[in-house]
Amino acid sequence: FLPHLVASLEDVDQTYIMIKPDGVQRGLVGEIISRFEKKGFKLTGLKLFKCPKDLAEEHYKDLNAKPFFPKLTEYITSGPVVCMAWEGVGVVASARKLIGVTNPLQAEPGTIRGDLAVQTGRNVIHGSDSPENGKREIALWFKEGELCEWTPAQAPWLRE
Ligand code: IDP
Ligand code: MG
Repeated sequence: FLPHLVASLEDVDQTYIMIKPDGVQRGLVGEIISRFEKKGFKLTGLKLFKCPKDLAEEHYKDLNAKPFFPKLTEYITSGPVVCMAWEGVGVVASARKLIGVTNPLQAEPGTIRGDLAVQTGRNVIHGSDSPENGKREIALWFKEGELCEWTPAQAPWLRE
C-alpha cells in the first residue's frame, strides 16, 4: 500500500489554458470552452485580454532562442486572447490530450488542434505542460482577485 501514490491520484491541479488570437478571430471561443466544460473540469478564471509584448516574451521565455520566437510573440500579441484557469484531478495532462499535439496536421481528430487548425504557427490554443507550469502561468496571467473559488453544482455527479 503506497498512500503517497493514492494521495497523488486525488491531487487537484490547475492548468492555464489560452485561446490564441486566431481562435478568437475565427469565432472558436465557445466551441473551445465548451470542450473543457463538457469534460467536467472546473473553470476558475476567465478573461478576454490584449497581451502586452513583455508578457508574451515572459510566458514563452523557454523558447526565446528559437528562430520562430519573434513571430510567436507577434502572433500572441496580434489580437485579444482568452485566458482561462481550469482546475481538476489530472487536468494538466488531460487538457494537453484534449488540445492535441503542437502541429495541428499531426494532432488526432477529436482534439482541438486536430479538429480546428492546420498549422503550428496558428494552432489556436495553449495549455500548460506540467502542474508546476500551470501554477506559474496562472500567476503570470491573472491578478489577485481575478480567480474565483466555487463549487459547481455537478461536482457530486462527476466524482464518487
Ligand atoms: P505547445 O503549445 O504544444 O506546448 P511548444 O513547443 O511549447 O508547443 O511551443 C509553443 C508554441 O510556439 C506552439 O504552440 C506554437 O504556437 C509555437 N511554435 C512551436 N514550434 C513552432 C514552429 O516550429 N514554428 C512556428 N511556431 C511554433
Ligand atoms: Mg508548450
